[in-house]
Amino acid sequence: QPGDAVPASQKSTWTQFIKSIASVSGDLSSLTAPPFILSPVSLTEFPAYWCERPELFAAISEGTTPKDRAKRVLKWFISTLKGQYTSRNETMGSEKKPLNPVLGELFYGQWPDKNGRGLTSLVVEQVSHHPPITAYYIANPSRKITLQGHSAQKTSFSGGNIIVKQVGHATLTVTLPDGQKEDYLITLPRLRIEGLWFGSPYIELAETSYIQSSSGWLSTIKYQGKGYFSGKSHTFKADLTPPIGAGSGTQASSYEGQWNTTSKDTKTGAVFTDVTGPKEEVTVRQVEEQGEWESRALWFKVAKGIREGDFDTAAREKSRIENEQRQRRRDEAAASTTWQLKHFVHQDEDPLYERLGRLFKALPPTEDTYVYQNNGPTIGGA
Ligand code: CLR
Repeated sequence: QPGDAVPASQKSTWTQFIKSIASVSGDLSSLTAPPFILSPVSLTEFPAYWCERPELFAAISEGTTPKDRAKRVLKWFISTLKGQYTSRNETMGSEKKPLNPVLGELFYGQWPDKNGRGLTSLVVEQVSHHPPITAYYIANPSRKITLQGHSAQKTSFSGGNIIVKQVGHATLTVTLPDGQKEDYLITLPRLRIEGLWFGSPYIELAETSYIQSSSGWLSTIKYQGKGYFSGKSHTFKADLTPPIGAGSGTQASSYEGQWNTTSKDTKTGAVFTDVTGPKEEVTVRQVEEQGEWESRALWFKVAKGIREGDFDTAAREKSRIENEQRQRRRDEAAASTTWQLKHFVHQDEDPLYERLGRLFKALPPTEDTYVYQNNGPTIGGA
């Protein structure tokens, strides 16, 4: 039944909300949603999903050939999808509307060194408020692996679902024992948010995303959901193909299965990914020790209100933060200054995106980037 999962008192606001989505396509972040669908977590926390299986991230450096490493990057990437796209359903019952970060909002975290995998650290900064853009940097220095990226969304409405085009990309770099760098360009899948009518939204992935290695190896990942008559939800098929013009002895491989459970090597049947076991959430400093721009400190009262069902307090505190932001922007305009980013510098072009994107005809052919300034909290302090 329509609105089945919506509390009785919020049914009409939910209908209103769905209608407003349909008319205000582009950016959903500023739409007012009914309380039951609000999440107490800000979007600046989401880049942590990239590393909730830190051992798979670290294992990239153990690859012995370009193909082996490309396979390990693909394995790590597929293994992040369950966290990225289904974890709110698991922890909160459905997909929810995250807190819309303020300009300059920060999120720091780390995954401790365990079993020799090395310490992995995360630095996130909200680099734009309108439109919302989140930049992130993840590094495992002992394994010489870094991931840098930015994330934005363009939304539209189709067939009762929200369609989310992910704008932005990530680049992964691993420095090999001989000092050479191997780079990977990672593009992101399209999202379809289904189940809106019933008030229990969830994400399905669609279309194709790519991981292009500077060695020439390319992963082409195709996503499918449950079809009307057949098929399973959260399905993917990935082809790992050799560099253009590579000689014999360079065999392609393919992998298929479900990104939220397990997948196999298509030819051999060997297990490729298995995310049925536990993942490791990011370690974050206590709220009391965080600076005022750090996400959990900044949103503390709002998040508490949402968690405890005190939506009046949540709304009041949210307005306070937003008004303060508006005042800041007015003061800057009056003083002819602009907000200075802390950890990232914006560049109109990303040479790596252009160079690697050309190999698989990436669209758009060029994108901007946010370059990390290597000035995050010192390791151990985060
Ligand atoms: C952000 C980048 C992460 C992956 C990811 C997962 C869930 C996405 C989120 C991104 C962007 C914001 C998002 C969210 C799901 C719902 C939410 C699209 C892409 C929108 C703004 C809220 C819609 C409101 C309905 C749930 C009612 O790596």
